[in-house]
Amino acid sequence: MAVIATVVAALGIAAGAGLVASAAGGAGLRPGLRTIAVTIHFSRFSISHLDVAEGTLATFVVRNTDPIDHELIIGDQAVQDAVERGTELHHNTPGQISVPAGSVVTTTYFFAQPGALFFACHLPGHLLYGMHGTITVRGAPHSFGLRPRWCHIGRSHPL
Ligand SMILES: [Cu+2]
Repeated sequence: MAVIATVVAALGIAAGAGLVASAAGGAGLRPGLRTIAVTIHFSRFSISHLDVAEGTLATFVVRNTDPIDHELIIGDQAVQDAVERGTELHHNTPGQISVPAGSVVTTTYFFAQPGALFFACHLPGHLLYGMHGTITVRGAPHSFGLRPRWCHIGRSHPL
């Protein structure tokens, strides 16, 4: 929590100033706090692509309406490959969460640098079924002195 407060102070942004994400293009994207709602229904993410600005501290609120478990794994290709090959069935680290059937789980992820990332569910067969998407992290016009690699607040509750 102290880390979050430090980032908020460094960015000079009020804690309540989060925005609900749009899957639309990247025009007007700014660094700062952002809330991104993702629904999983019939083993599909409600978004297939996300544009964020470098320096965005994003809180993902992931709602799983299905009667089966899912997960949200954010990261580059190496992260996705490692999780796909791995055998770990439960995730609760920054940008890597399990989302049990009929629950809402949140995670906060800091997009520290421009680039291409992915999000996916790696439970058996889910990736091939189509549970994946892309994230474009766009360069911000100016940089910040403080760039934590990530921040994480995870919690889970029933729908
Ligand atoms: Cu899944």
